[in-house]
Amino acid sequence: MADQFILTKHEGHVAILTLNRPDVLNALNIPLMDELITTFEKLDNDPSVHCFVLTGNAKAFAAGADIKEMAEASVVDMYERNNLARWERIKKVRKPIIAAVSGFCLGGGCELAMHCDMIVAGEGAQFGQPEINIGVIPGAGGTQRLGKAAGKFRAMELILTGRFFNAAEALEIGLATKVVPDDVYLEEAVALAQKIAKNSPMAVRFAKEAVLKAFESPLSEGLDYERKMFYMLFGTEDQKEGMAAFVEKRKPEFKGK
Ligand code: DAK
Repeated sequence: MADQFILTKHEGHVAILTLNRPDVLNALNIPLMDELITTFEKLDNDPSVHCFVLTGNAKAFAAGADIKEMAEASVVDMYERNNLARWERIKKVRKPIIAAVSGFCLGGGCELAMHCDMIVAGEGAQFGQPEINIGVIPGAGGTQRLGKAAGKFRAMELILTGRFFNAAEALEIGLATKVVPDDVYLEEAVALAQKIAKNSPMAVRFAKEAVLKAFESPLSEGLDYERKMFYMLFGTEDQKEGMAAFVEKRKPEFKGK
């Protein structure tokens, strides 16, 4: 059923997607993930959307993958479900995604936030990769992405103990982009998205792609990639408009062309 687990709202060029399984702290079951992917992919191809905000509710961004859905699964069941393919599709969203986090952001929920490009957290947010406490390990990139953000030694401690950590620590280790009072976490994330949405959509998408490249390739390859994308932007009307506006001392009007 459409719009059951993901609520969508548009504010100008920003699409706000809300995870909607409040009774189970937004535990990420397969139907929710499928709806999330379909919504992302549809709006990623909609030129009126420039930036996403992904959020939950005050109590939970998401408390992880749905434990009840996988508790009795066999290796074959897990293999057949091919869940990683779902996460790969989120990774491929080209427009920036800002996670607006309040409350619990655990396990697969924390991994979902780490699939986003920025994390705005309310000061009461609780992060963690507690999978070790239920006999598994992170399965959607947590062992890799938390290490990239926090470094080996802190990631090791967090993943091997499964302890929760607060928003201040998330900021300190470079996981949160920004920590704000709890009552404005969504507002602040949307304000950040609006700021990004004003820029040339092509340049924003190229910038996201180039920054992500740094985490997947050696420096020389990343620099080469950046250079090519930089040159390519000179084929857009937005580059001409942006630079003309600077010279003429006015605000640019980007068209995404
Ligand atoms: N799954 C299913 N239900 C959950 C849940 C979860 N992760 N988290 C909470 N709930 C449900 C609870 O069962 C409860 O439901 P009822 O009993 O009322 O029916 C309801 O949400 C409210 O939860 P609590 O009563 O527990 O609320 P509290 O405030 O007392 O505690 C809590 C909040 C967040 C501390 C606690 O709920 C908790 O510890 N939750 C589990 C946290 C956790 O261990 N998360 C990691 C799950 S494992 C993969 C990709 C990713 C993953 C796996 C595979 N592939 C690509 C293959 C990810 C794995 C995980 O995330």
